Amino acid sequence: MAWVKTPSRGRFITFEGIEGCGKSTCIRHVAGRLRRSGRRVVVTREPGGTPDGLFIRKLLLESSDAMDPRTELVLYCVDRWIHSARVILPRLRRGGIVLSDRYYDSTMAYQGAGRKLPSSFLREWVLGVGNLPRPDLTLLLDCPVETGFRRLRSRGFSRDRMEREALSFHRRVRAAYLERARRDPERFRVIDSSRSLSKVLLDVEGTVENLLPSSRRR
Ligand code: T5A
Repeated sequence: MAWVKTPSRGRFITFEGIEGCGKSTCIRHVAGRLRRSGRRVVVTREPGGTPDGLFIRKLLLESSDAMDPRTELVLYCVDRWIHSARVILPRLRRGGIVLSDRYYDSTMAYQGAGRKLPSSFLREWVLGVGNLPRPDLTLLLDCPVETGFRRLRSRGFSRDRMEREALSFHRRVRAAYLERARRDPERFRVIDSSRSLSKVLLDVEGTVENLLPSSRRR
């Protein structure tokens, strides 16, 4: 697999982590800060970052039928191919900053470590098709699985299909993320998201600012 060359003017930043680790909260905060400083930012997510992707998201997260892990993997990949072609690459080509709530590291962690799919099959599907830009920066919001679920419980939403998986599944996912970050320290920054929200946001903000050229309208 070759990553598609990231258009040089844009910046692609992905946020990863287990359920309830605080990704969405951090993205909202960072996007607000960047926009106030005059930058062009798009916030997007997987699955479901496009209108067609929303159908796939519904199938993946709301279906009550058991789903074969390979079917699940393929659906996440299809969602990503549409997302990359319709949202991520066009925005990067226009010089924007793309903040994505999850990207291909989610598949490697959830379908790879969580579902234990064979790595050859995984790589073939996740990266084989090409046309995916490599993130310039990946923030891994890391906290214990119990902390993430406690936060989700206090938020009060019902659990989706993935969140209903056993704690052991989510622990494998967390361990896989940490291992990926250890192996690729240039791209990953691990943020301890078990701390108070104000500390986490400050850390995330500083990490993102370090990647970007000094504040100016882009
Ligand atoms: N998936 C996805 C795969 O299996 N393979 C793939 O390839 C891809 C792309 C997506 C699901 O799909 C799976 C992974 C997921 O299971 P989703 O609905 O998009 O599901 O859900 P998540 O991405 O998991 O997002 P969540 O909303 O569940 O969690 P977040 O975004 O990490 O957490 P957030 O920011 O909403 O925070 C949760 C609560 O905690 C509070 C917030 O205020 C909020 O109430 N909070 C804190 N409280 C105290 N201290 C802090 N530091 C806090 N940070 C946040």
